[in-house]
Amino acid sequence: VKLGISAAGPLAPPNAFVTFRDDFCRTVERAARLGYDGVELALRAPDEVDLRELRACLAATGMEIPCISTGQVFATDGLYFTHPDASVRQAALERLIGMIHLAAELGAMVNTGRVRGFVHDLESPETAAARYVECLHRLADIAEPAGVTLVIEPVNRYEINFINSCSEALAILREAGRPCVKLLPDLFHMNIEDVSYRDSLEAARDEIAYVHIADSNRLAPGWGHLPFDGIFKVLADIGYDGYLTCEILPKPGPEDAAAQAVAYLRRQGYGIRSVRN
Ligand code: LER
Ligand code: MN
Repeated sequence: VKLGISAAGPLAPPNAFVTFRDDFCRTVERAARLGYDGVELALRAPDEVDLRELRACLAATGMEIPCISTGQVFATDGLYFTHPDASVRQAALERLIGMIHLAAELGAMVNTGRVRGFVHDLESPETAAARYVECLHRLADIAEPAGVTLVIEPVNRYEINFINSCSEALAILREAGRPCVKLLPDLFHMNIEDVSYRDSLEAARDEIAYVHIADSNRLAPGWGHLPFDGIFKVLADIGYDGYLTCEILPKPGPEDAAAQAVAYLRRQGYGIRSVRN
């Protein structure tokens, strides 16, 4: 299991849920020094990334970009897939297709997180699901031949009213029925929404492509009260060997949070990179 940390560019608004907000290459170098294997990029648009420069610093550090997340497309630009207006859905699709092309260059997945959207007043969850699934097909038509995995992330009810639990995400994933569409369980949201870590993760075991981790309070693991020993046992039992990416608040500061998370997780035997200092 490799370890990742989430990062946005220097101008990202507070609604980007990340630990580092800085020039991406500086973040990659910092994360490498701390012992991470990869950095998840939280982007509003693909042109935030200078691909040549990023590739050079990935090559120099041996780091990876496991995933591109897209929450800012929803939170900052108001573009999402359940929107009643087809032109807004189309704009969301075009933005995400740009992200898929960038992800293909980087060997990354694309998280369709909150850009899935929400159930509008006076509409049903079925209407929202139909629009989202239709958009997933359009994205999969691009992602599949490009070798890019798209992930669906259940997010808790206090942030969004559509796809809160792993079982709801699995139902959508199965309805879409596209092999490149997988699940991203976030252990923080699961604490709020899922009945049981074990039952949800076991039920989804063949569909899990990527995992987010934070403690109960969104701080680094070990600084809240999630029952991580049991959760790690489940991840081992289902044979999960993908990324565990820390999506933690930069508290008390980004460096302290990132250092606590990597130290805690490496003590559990996670992480691939040999730490150089
Ligand atoms: C995104 O990965 C996430 O977990 C959300 O809580 C962001 O709103
Ligand atoms: Mn998450």
